[in-house]
Parts: sequence; C-alpha cells; structure tokens
Amino acid sequence: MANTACDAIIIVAGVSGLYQLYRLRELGLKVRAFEAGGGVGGTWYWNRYPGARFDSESYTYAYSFSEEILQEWNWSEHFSGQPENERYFNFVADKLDLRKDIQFDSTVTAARFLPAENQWEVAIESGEKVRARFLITAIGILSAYQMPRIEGIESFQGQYCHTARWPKELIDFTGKRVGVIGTGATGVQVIQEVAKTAGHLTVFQLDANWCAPLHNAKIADTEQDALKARYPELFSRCRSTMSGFLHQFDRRSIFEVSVEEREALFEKLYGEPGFGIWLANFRDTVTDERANAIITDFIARKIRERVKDPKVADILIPKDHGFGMKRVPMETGYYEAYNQDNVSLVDLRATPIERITPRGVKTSVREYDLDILIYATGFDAVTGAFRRIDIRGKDGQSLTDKWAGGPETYLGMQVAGFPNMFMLVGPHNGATLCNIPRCIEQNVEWVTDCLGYMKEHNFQRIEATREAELAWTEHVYEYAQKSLLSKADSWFTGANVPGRKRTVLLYVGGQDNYRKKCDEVVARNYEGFALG
Ligand code: NA7
Repeated sequence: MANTACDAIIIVAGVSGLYQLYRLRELGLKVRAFEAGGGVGGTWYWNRYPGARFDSESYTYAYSFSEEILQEWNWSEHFSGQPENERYFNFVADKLDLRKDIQFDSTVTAARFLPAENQWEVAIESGEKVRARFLITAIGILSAYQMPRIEGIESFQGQYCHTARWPKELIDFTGKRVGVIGTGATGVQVIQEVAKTAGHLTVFQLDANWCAPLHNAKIADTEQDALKARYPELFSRCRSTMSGFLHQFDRRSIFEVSVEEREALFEKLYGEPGFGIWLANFRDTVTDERANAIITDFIARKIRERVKDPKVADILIPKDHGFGMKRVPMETGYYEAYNQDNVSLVDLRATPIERITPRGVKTSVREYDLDILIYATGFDAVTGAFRRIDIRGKDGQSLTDKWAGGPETYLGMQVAGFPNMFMLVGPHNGATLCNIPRCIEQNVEWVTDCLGYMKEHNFQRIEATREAELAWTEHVYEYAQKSLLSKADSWFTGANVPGRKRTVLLYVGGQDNYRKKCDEVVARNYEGFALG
C-alpha cells in the first residue's frame, strides 16, 4: 500500500482538527487530516438527532481567530441547532479551503512511533499507511459512542439507532410508537423533540438527571450587527471565566447571604438563558455538599411544580447525586413533556430492562411494543476514542496499556514515551471541562507555537518527561478531590461505562488556570519537555 509522507497528521476534522489544520498550514507545514465521517464538523456531523443543539451561546461557540468569518456568519438562534452548526463548520472549511487536505471516510486504526526515523506511521482502515513527523489527535472527548450491553439489541424488528450515529435521512415519528433509552443531555434534547409528534413516546430512565431551562430564542436580524460588534468583549469574558462560558461563579459562599437573597439569585438564574444556574451560582454549590444540597432542593421544587403527576415528578428527581455534580442537561419543555398523554416514563431502577425483543423492550414487568427505538446511551468518554486506535509509543508500548490505571499526561497534551504526539483536548487537558471551542483555540495555538518554536530551533523531537507527567497528574487529582464533579457516577469519571475503572478524566482546575500553566511552561522554554 502507498506510504506517503507529510509533516503532520491530524486525526479527524472536527472542531479542533479543522482549526489545527488551518494553523499548521499557515506555519508552512504539509498537513493531512483523516476523517472517519463523510464531512467536517465532528460532533456536529455525527450527532444529527432531532433536537440536537448547542448549550453554549452560539456566538461563544464560534471560532474567534478570523474576523472575516465572524463578520460573515449569522447565527439564527442564541443556542443554535445541529443543522446550522454543521453548516457553520462547512462554511469555515470552504472559506479556508481546508477540504483539499482532508481525506474523508478514512478511519485511523493504528499509529506507531518509529524512533529511528523520528516519525509516526498511521494506518487507515483501507490499508493505506501515511508517515509524518508529528501526530495530532483531534478525536474529541465525546466521540466513542456507546451502545448499552442489553441482550437482544439486534433482534429488534423496528428501526433503531444511537443518537451519535443518526442517519442523514429524516425519521418521521408521526403516529409512531417510539422508545428512548437514556436521559442524559442527549436524551433530554431528543425526548422533548420527539414528544411533539410521536404517537406515543416511552422514556426508559435509569437514573434521573437535574435539568434546567435553556431559554433559547431567535436572534433577530436587527440584533446581528450589535452582536458582532460585541465579539471582542464576549471572547474576553469567556477567557476570564473558569469554564470558558459567559457565566462566572458568584464569588460569595451560599452561607454568606440570607435565605431570601439566595432564593432570589436562584430564581434569576433559573429564568435566564444557558448554564448560569450551574456555572454562575454561588461558588460552593459545586464544592461543598451542604451548599449543594440547598440548590438541589431548589431544583427539585421546580421539577415538582412543572410535572403534574407527583409520582412521575418523583421518578424525575435524581436520588443519587446533587445538582451540577454531573453535566446539567439543558431543556426546553422537557418536564412538561411528561404532562402529555402521549408520553410515559419507565423507571428502570424499579423495573429493569431484561432484554430487547423483536417487538420492543421487555422490562421485569412487561413488554413495550415499539416502532422506533432510540439509544441515547452516551459515550466511552475522553479516553474511549484513544482506545479505539492502536497507538504505540517509542518502545512499542500501547497507550491503552499505559493508561490502564487511568490516564497520565503532561498538560493533557503529551504523554511520556509518545514523542511528537500532541493531543487536542486530551485527558486531563483544561479543555475537557470547558466551552469547547474556546479551549480548543488555546490548545491549537499552543501546539502551533510549539511546532513553530521547534522549527525555529531546528528540533526534531519533543517528548514530555516522566517527572513532568507525574507532577501534572498529581495536580489534576488535587483539583479533582476538591470538586463535587468527581463524586458522581458519570462520564466525567468513566463510571458510565460498565466494567471500566472509575478515574479522573477531566481537569477541573478551570480553563483560566490551565491557560496560565501552559503559558508558564512556554515562558520557561517548554519546561517539562525534552527537546532534541
Ligand atoms: P450521558 O450523559 O452519559 O447519558 C447517557 C444516558 O444513558 C444516561 O441517562 C444513562 O443512565 C443511560 N444509560 C446508559 N446505559 C444504559 C443502559 N444500559 N440502560 C439504560 N440506560 C442507560 O450521555 P449523553 O449523550 O446524554 O451526554 C453526553 C455528553 O454529550 C453531554 O454531557 C454533553 O456534553 C454532550 P445513567 O446515567 O447511567 O443512570
């Protein structure tokens, strides 16, 4: 098979891969990107299920690096939907003429470092092999989708699919008996949408999630110019917050204010668009269990107010974690959907699924006949996409083996033993808990500057030292221990994958802090890296 060479290989052309491709090309490198899908956009290419949309304010999801793109593109909603998001990434790819360096329908199956040549050799499913000095993984943290381990899935005679592999053809739910398994951020979006037209929708819920209103709205044509004029201010604000969103935690402790004052803030945030109720709340709601119990009680009251049947409301109120300890699904009429006659809720904790049958779903008490079954069962997050590629470092060690006890990285960007490999939004990277494009830009620019520095100094090889890797891993764990986000069973910790070791996958120290750390490393001439 052909064995072609280039300077850098990027695995996949999603939000981070596209920008990285552009920046490396600007640096004068010959770059090739390999994309498993048939188009650009990553998350927004694959997740085309009905109701898929941003929970980030659209204008904070945009790339900030090109004034021309910012000014030309109009977002039609404050929280834009998948079709428009996919169009946006196509617009960017066309504008920057990125497609010529992207090979579509090309799944990377393996990558190995060749120490004598100082090169990576990447294998594509087709059998093609490509070599490059640098390997950049831009594979995303929520790309390795996960079907549940339930017996009989393939026996179902109706239509079924996972939300992350939704077909391009529209599915008509009118008059159909539809089932949805899963009530995370994805399930919530799909449920509230399907409920509008389905003949009957049955939701199969394992554990409930704490959801909050998105308050989406159209952006009027008259608002566009004013919004565009505010881009510098919006991006600057995102850079200053812990999570890269517009929302910043209230510096006060919940216990510093009166009951009336805290209720007033809760009400205000619950009534405002976006993640404010989670990320602009009193800072200790995500660090102190007593504070968390107070906001949790507020959200439980809201659910009871919105769901007419108290028994249904009770099932929808989480019992295993407090508000904000898992990713908060944002909703538009989600709770009200359960007041409709065509929607019913099955509590799988009380009546577990026994198997999927040719007709539908069989729980411990009955069989539900269905025409369409939707799996909104999530992802093998953060490290899952790495495990699906056989990545081998300088001594032939596999990355999966190295991370068997949990990931170890330096800055979430490099791994000792895997020279010249950079991970965009890798495990323990500041971008893992962030308004993703904001942190992706930081990652991409850091990697680009690093490769520029190597070019300038004629270095051929860069590798994180083991000492730096251990120190970073310890730093990541220190923050994790202080946060309630690491305490719940969710994709944040890998606890959503049956049989997988619970571990720390994200960096919860804040993107502002992360940015500072990365800058310090550069200021000290790439401290913690061996260059040669
Ligand atoms: P999530 O948040 O991991 O949610 C997956 C859902 O699927 C969740 O409700 C799970 O219940 C449920 N699930 C998983 N396996 C099963 C089985 N076997 N039976 C029944 N239910 C099951 O994934 P999402 O796609 O919603 O969201 C992931 C991220 O994507 C999200 O945070 C956004 O950032 C975008 P459980 O919670 O395990 O009780």
